[in-house]
Amino acid sequence: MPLQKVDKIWMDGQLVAWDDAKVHILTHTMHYGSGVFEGIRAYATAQGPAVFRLTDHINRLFNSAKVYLIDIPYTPDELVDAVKETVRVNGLDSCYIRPLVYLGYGEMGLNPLPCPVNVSIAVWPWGSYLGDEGVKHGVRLKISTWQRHDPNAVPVAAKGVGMYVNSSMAKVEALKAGYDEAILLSPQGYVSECTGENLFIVKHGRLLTPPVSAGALEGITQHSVMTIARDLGYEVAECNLLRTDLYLAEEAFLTGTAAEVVPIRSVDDRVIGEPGPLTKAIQQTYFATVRGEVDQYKDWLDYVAG
Ligand code: PPE
Repeated sequence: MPLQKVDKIWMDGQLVAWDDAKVHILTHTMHYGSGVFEGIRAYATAQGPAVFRLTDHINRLFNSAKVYLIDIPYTPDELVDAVKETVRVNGLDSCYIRPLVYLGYGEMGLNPLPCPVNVSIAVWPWGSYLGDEGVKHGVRLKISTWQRHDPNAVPVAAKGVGMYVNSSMAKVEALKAGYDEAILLSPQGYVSECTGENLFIVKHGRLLTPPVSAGALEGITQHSVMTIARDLGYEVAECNLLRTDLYLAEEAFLTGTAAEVVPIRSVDDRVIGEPGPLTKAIQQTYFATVRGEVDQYKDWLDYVAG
């Protein structure tokens, strides 16, 4: 999907024209992957565009920065306002939002500490990340030959820019083999997550998802889905899963801000099938929630009009 241009990008407090949102070639993050980022969505609601769980995403951005010893030169409230302003000025009903904290131009070399810390916020219209067909009928997944990072190699709990090379390797491998998405296992051999999504299965009627200790990001959609599932009366647990748990799952789906909630049709050609009742119930509630149609979860929406 080629990027769809909008009007402005927020860069260090200024709204810059899309085509002028540029950085120097010696930007530190470009060479060493030293930055942190977020992925957020705004949805059209009856009261205009609303950003889903904005404060939670901004808090995770600050936590990621803390892990990397990056001092963000704004407060969380300032970035919450900046995100809303960027959505507002671009006049979009719904969009994807990409805040990026990067180390800029100033010094080269592996010590990032002397570099200036820059912040940008870009927004663009982004449809179903894994395709409309995938949302309806499920995606075909393959377990990658690439492992998820060891948590003592890079901090998997932080959304660091450079870390995503691992996800890209796995994604390309899966696509070239004819699958839609990859699943990564932890160095211990447990199921971790997909390249940009958390993963859930239904086993003996319970909803299970791998823990952070298996190398998964603490997903905000994962958290929303766990809350929704419990409120719908399902039993939910975080626990280590084996690849055979995936092969034999009664139902399975993945979750992420970009992907939203997408059923899993098969894993390594072991068929799980069309989306089951639990997956459908979660999908339906999630899509209604982000559009502000579920009173119980109204606090998760941050209206752009303020
Ligand atoms: N795991 C990974 C590795 C990951 O990147 C994401 C988000 C998730 C789990 C789900 O987290 P959450 O969005 O909080 O539910 N991936 C972002 C980037 C996707 C991209 O392709 O870029 C996203 O979904 O915005």
